[in-house]
Amino acid sequence: TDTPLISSPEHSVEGFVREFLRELNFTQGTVLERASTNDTYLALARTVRHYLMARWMETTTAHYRRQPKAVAYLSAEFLLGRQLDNALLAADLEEIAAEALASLGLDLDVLRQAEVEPGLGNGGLGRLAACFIDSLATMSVPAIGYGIRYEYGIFRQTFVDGRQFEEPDHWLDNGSPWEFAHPEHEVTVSFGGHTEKYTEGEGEDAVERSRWVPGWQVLGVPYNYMVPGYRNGRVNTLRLWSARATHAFDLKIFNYGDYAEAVRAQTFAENITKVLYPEDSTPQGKELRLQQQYFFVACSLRDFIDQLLPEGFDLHRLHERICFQLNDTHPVIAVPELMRILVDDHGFAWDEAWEVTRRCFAYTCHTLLPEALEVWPVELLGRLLPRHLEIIYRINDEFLDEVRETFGDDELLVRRMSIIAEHPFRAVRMAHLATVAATKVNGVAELHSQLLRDKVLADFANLWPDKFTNVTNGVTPRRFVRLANPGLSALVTEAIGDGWVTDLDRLRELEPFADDPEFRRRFREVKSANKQRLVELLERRDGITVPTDTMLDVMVKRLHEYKRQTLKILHVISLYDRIVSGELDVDQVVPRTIVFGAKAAPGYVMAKEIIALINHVGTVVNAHPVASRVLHVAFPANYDVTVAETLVPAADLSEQISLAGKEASGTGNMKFALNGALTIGTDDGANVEIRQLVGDDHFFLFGLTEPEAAAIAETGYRPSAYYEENPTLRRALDLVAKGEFSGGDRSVFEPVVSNLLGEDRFMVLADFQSYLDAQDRVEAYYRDPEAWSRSAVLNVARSGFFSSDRSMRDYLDRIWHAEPLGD
Ligand code: 26Q
Repeated sequence: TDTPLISSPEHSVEGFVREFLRELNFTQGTVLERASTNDTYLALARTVRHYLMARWMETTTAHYRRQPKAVAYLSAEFLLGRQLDNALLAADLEEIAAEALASLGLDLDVLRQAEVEPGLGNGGLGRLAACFIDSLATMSVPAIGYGIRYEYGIFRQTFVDGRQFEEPDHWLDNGSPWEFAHPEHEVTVSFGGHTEKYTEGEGEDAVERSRWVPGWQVLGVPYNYMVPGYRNGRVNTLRLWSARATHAFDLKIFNYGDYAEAVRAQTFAENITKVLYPEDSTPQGKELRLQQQYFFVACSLRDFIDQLLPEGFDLHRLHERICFQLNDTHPVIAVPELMRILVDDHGFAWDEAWEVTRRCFAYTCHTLLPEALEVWPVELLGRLLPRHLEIIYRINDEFLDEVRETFGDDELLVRRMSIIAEHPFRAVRMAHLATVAATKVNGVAELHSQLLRDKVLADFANLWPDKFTNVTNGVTPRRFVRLANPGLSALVTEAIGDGWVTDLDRLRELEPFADDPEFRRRFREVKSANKQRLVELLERRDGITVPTDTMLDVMVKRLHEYKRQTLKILHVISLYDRIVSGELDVDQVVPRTIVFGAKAAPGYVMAKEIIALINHVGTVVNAHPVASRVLHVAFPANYDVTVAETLVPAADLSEQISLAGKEASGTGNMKFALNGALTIGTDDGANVEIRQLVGDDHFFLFGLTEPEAAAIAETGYRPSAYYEENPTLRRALDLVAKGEFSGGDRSVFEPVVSNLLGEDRFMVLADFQSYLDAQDRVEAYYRDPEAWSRSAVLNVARSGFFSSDRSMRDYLDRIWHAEPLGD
């Protein structure tokens, strides 16, 4: 029998107005005349939500009834971005809402800006998770996202004297209309304590078992978020967990009458989901971070097993019903947790449990930097999760037996492969644990997956060659083309119809239009309008004035030495130097606006110095009477998904300049290509695939290849040699060293300069000349607007591969072996 459902509000302007006013009056408790912008925004959000509600309930019910094989995407980060526009788009309400609000004297654009984006991620990995759940919903795949509801997302960045400061991001302050709390579905999570051995059964049947006697517990409260598919009648769920104190948490203390201490203990529990760790590649072994990881994973497994499976389900068949995808190593503690559930709670024999567990997990690696590989000190893990440590030891023992069986007694190899590292301290290598447990291990671009097999995880690839695979990343075309770039979307749809929104390969049909001068003219018109939008945003948001109609050269991503923002700023410095010295005639230089956006991890000192350098160079360049005629540097603070949505569609040139072999994939690179920017980039990550697809003539390649860089590193890299031999480079670095950008103070940027001259781990100096040469090619090409816009259109037409829908198809075929749910 069907559960009765309230019918959706009428899909019309009148229906929308009625629902909106009802929300404003009944939920927000106010009237139109006196409603604040936030009141109106909240009422609007809830109105839109109501249109999706029936689909959500139907999707949930269908999953429940039909029990298909599902995917659970486990991720410590979901960098969602604003929700309103995406929900309006999915529900096909954009025009209706705009008209309805206008009829009440309200401006949809103003209300859009009232939304604070949930910044529950650091960068690429978190945004990828958000794109993936969008695609899964749009493709009708039974899927659920599991993560953490951080009370504070990624910090808000401000600049004081060009230096980064961090402020807390209290994104929940004004209310959060997109979430549904379900305290009645709270889950208890245990920590600490010790384990005990005991004997089960008697005589011949006696088995030695271990049980966990926890020291303390917290509650996990689920918050559900809608993940609407694009106009397909589906709405999937993202379930984020929030920590609460257990009701019994403080009972003992209460009994002693120390009320204040009891309340303090409460806060302690709730700290677990308080804040997102803002490191994005050098994990610090912080206890609270491990608590977060175990907390959300324990909640999620419990939720899936107890709530989403039918009662009495035989867990021996768990792998037939679910694949838990591990987004990097952050959720890997789920592996021993599932073992614990099966063995300790459900009485499975070890081997039986391992058989099931191995088939339930798949692992995605997102890095190549050795310092980014997560390890947890055994001391810490054993104190927080003693039973899990025992389980990890046993997994390791049996795994190392297998290694010895296969390769003989090669103790060096055994030590290299062990899940437990011995030096510099005893620690659990989470990537090894993940690799041992997973059915499949994937990298995030072809080159990255190759390097995983050949270098980072080579021993494991020898042992299990079939375990390793690639799934190249993708981005959702709904948010990053259809919504972010309405001008281009309309132009494309007029040319080839609107099927591309859910079948991005169809952008290929645009190829012939690249040769149509009228189409190119309109493409340039769209670009120019997008630049205008960006100029207005920077003015409004940051009070930054930038010129319109110059080449827009953009580098936006986390600040990290391997990404080489220093290479970009050295290019700017060199241009400035050559203009000021008269070597370059300003009238011969193509005017450029260079936009940076980047947050540095708060403890990453060098990254913060680089931010200061960029800002100081910007100040000097922008103030110079001659240089500023052709060069302008803008560095809006607090780059986020919302800014990206205006910035990416405006860009002419996309900077993807990491040292080859260091950027696992990149996803910004895909967003830019899809919006018709040309890439200047190294042979790294997904740049390789972008270049192969768009063609060498429409991509500015420069720099060392990965094997070349590896060979130089092998034989000993000497950055100072490049400085000595290249006068252009020398002059640029000398300018920084002698204080040109620090009011004559030579000490300010000394650490940056001496690092480049002394170590330069990421070979900025080695690639400098090659980069400048490529920038000269960019400049020459940009002088020919017809050629440039032809290439830009071809970038759009040939980048359909980078849809996250395609990534999801690859995961479904190669890893999950699950299918979309038919009607
Ligand atoms: C781990 C432990 C403790 C604290 C922080 C962390 C942590 C958090 C986030 C470690 C790494 C991250 C994020 C990594 C990341 O975003 N990697 C990027 O992933 C993208 C999606 O696959 C790739 O495109 C990028 O190349 C990769 O750098």
